[in-house]
Amino acid sequence: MTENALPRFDGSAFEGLSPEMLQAFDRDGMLVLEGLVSDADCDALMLRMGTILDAFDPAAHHSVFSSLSNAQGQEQYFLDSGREIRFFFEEEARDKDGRLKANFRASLNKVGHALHDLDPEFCAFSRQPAFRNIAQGLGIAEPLLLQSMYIFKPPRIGGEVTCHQDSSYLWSEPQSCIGLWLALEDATIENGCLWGLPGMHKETQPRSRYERLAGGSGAGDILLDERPWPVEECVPLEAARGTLVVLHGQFPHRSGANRSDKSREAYALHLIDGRCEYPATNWLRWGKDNSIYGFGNKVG
Ligand SMILES: O=C(O)CCC(=O)C(=O)O
Repeated sequence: MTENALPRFDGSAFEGLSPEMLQAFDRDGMLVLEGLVSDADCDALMLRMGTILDAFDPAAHHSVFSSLSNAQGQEQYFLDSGREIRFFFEEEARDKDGRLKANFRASLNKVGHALHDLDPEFCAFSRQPAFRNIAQGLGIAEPLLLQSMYIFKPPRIGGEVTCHQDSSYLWSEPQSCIGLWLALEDATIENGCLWGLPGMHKETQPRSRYERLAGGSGAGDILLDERPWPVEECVPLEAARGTLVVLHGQFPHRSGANRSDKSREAYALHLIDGRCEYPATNWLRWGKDNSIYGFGNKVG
């Protein structure tokens, strides 16, 4: 791991956010809690994903997710994924004849976006007291679990994620989104760790808004501020397995491509505050009545 100046906290005996943790989150827009999740729990989640993948036929769908193209924004498979467990390949997963270059797991970009509601093991993991405690400690009085993503960042072909703010995708009024990003494997510069811009979450509003476009023409970005992110100023957020990175919804972050021979699997959960409005124009919709569930509820 490379050293960087951002504070890291021991999360292994986590009982709540300390004043120092709250101060760091307020100042930086993110918080690193090392060892918050045990090796056994990381193993269990990875194993469970293996079982979910075994039950899926990779020939059945060819949907790709890429933050560089947004082709997915025009696909119903993606647009409906807020209420499903859906599978998205890496852009470079197939050879010129359309065949997967590696095994299924090593070809996927992510599985999203309702594992936390639909799969019993992910549901129980996502609703653990520590996560509720973190959300409420950050002032989210009525935390709702909005979306989950199992991110593979597979060896050699793991795609870059461009610099973005999660609130752009998970808009609420007022803004309330936080991300809980868990390293299931060591995330390093070589295998595509997160990078971010500490302190830049304090701008008055997100710089873009990703939403359903008028006339049923899919989802896309509405630019609210045309300035490009100063990506050269991003600092690496390398994270050992079991580290939870808490992300303010307006914290600009990205992740590098993975050209190494090691995977970098992660699980990300995004929450909003139930006291805030969740606009109907948001790209991500859940359930017939578009309801979202908290720590006490599970759809199953
Ligand atoms: O894991 C990654 O590579 C990116 C994840 C991310 O940007 C997010 O969870 O908002």
